[in-house]
Amino acid sequence: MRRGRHRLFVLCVSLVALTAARAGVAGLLQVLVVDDAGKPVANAVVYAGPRGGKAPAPTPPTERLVMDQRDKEFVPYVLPVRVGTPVYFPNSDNIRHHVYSFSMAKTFELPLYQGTPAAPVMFDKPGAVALGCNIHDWMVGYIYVVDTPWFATTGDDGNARLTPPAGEYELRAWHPRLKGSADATRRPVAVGVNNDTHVEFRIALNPDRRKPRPASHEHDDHYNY
Ligand SMILES: [Cu+2]
Repeated sequence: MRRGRHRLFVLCVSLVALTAARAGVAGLLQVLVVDDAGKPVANAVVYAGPRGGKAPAPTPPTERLVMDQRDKEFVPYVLPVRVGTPVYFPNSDNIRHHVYSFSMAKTFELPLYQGTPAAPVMFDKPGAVALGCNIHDWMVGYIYVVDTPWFATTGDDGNARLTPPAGEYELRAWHPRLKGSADATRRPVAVGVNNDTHVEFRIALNPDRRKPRPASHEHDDHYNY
């Protein structure tokens, strides 16, 4: 009798262990973004939404998200955030900046300031928000607002890693110079268990129309404007 119970216990433990191994952990979703010529594209946002379902309800962000201004540039150049995320806009330069956006996803203005404005800016609609500075024409940055918790930006090698739970997703890519809409890049992808999924996005880019930094302004920080 005792022996029988012991066997049953061992069997149960084995079954639980087996089930846990089966459930495993979701594999990585590795995404490579390249342009028409096959060259890696940096600063692309890739994001995965559950196919035929809704993304889980947003949870308050655990980290403070920041779009910095350093050496008269926005840092990072592209910041992806989830809908409903507040973003801080510190000015790390010793001159003043005047940040604005005319984008549909968020229109706002932070008039001439130094230091960090106390209140963050809330991004509550999905889409691309183009940032500019009234004083420094060449300063351009982007906040890309997505309605899913699974997103990442590509590095210089064009690679990004997402870690959604195993399941079926729709994957999209966006870039400041993307030709056409991010929706047009949509493709289904299945994230399996215990093995990585590799996806390659080939996207067409518009020419870089960013204004070059004026060389004569490089070292005129003594003008306090
Ligand atoms: Cu500026």
